[in-house]
Amino acid sequence: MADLSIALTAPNGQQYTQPTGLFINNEFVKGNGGTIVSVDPATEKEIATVHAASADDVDRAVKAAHAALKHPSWKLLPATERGRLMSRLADLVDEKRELLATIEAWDNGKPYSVALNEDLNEVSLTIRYFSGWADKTFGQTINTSPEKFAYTLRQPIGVVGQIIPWNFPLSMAAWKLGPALACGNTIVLKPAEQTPLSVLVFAELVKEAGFPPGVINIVNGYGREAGSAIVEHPLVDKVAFTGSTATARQIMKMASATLKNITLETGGKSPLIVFSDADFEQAVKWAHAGIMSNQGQICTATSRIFVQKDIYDKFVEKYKETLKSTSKVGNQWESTTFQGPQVTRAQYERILEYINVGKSEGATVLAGGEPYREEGSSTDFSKGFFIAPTVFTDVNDSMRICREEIFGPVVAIASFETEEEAISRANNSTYGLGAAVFTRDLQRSHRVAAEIESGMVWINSSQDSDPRIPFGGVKQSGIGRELGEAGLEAYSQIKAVHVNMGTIL
Ligand code: TXE
Repeated sequence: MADLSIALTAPNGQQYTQPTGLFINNEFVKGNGGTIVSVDPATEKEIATVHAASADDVDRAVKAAHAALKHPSWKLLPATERGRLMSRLADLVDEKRELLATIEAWDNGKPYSVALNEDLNEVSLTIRYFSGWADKTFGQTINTSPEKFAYTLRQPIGVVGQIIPWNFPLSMAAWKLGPALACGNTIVLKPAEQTPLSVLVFAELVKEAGFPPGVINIVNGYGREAGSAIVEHPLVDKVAFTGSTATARQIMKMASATLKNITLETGGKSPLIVFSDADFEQAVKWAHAGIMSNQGQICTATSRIFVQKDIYDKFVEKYKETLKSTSKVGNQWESTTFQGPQVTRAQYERILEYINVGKSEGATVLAGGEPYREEGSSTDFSKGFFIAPTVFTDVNDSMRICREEIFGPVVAIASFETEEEAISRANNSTYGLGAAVFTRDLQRSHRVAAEIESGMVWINSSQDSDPRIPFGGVKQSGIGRELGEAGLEAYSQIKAVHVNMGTIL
């Protein structure tokens, strides 16, 4: 394919020019790794075809990033100016938020209102937050003896390869780019092949903001070709990845060849514990949002709910009611839609398969349990990857639906009796990403938060992450932290300089 852009009109009437090439050295160029077809998950219609990167294209992008790292326009740019470029980028994102949200909703399937009011706010907030760090990441001086002192320099790691998933395409790009840029690295970012479009329009803003060529390169491509070419490239100093635990394992193996620094953020099976003294209405509300938001496609989704026995029946009843009144399924453009289609047919089928596994394991389907269909709706449900929000009860902890990440609008609700039991069952997982606890008992809330094996704990909420707060997993949910001040650690390295002040030796 030769064209590097295409004129599109989105279902909400938004007209724009969609770039389709690889973004290398601030230019769109053609790719040699075949093509990627983007599909609207509500209608199953093709939106656009974009270029995919070959290993040679990745090599070009990495070399561009490597040259930019050494180039005075980036290397010698005062840190405050680097921060200014980033805040300009955040401003441009704000200016283009309707367009970016439209593309995000169209390509990914999430409701437009969510893309606009949640994802796009997060994108600009993240970049803006990290722009403030650009001139505040410095080293220390260390006194040892009168003859010697030492200081540390906090330096960029170098060329960073960033591989992101499809559930929050632009937010994931911002989470990765923000801290990497603040610390002065240069970047090759690979979006997921399921959602290649919005990040290319974002690339246009990178150029408009004034970043020097090669600082941010964005290459669409397939994981097995472009993704592994990034991980294996000898000039890539670090890889930051968000995606499945299985792919993270392969990345660790590949990165070991050149001993690359890695940050991994992978899957989860996050627990949400409701004690009987909790604010009941709040607990139900958050327990619903904690798994059903973003079509259940959230790595920290609280997909295992544990409710104390004396309020279990009441909770289950109210949960079902909330599901009915809140989880309105529809296409991306209806203002009432809470849950859109799953991102791809593959994900849709994988979730339905898990639902069947749950049934055959003997769990009770309290709600949903099938594709979503509705007569007389303004959404056409004869096409698209819509799943009825699904609740399983009568589950036990050894069932696959309680152990494996489903990544869809599917939750398992179980009961417990004591605090010790709740903690031990919550921790009975190979994962350790998020967790939530609902109680009015101040001491218990902090006690449980300390005991839960996870990177994040929400007390009396779920999923309200924030770019100013560290994010990451323990156990098989990942390595390293993103966001917050801790996120800077992942993108800078410390050099110690020893100064001999005396005449020793
Ligand atoms: O993930 P992959 P998939 C989980 C979720 C989902 C499952 C599968 O359970 O159902 O993973 O999703 C790139 N070398 N999560 O198949 O394959 C790929 O191109 C280098 C949780 O989409 O991990 C994409 O850019 N890169 C999750 C990215 O990795 C490779 C979000 C993620 O794709 C590669 C997404 C390779 N060999 C899925 N193979 C979360 N933690 O939020 C693939 N990629």
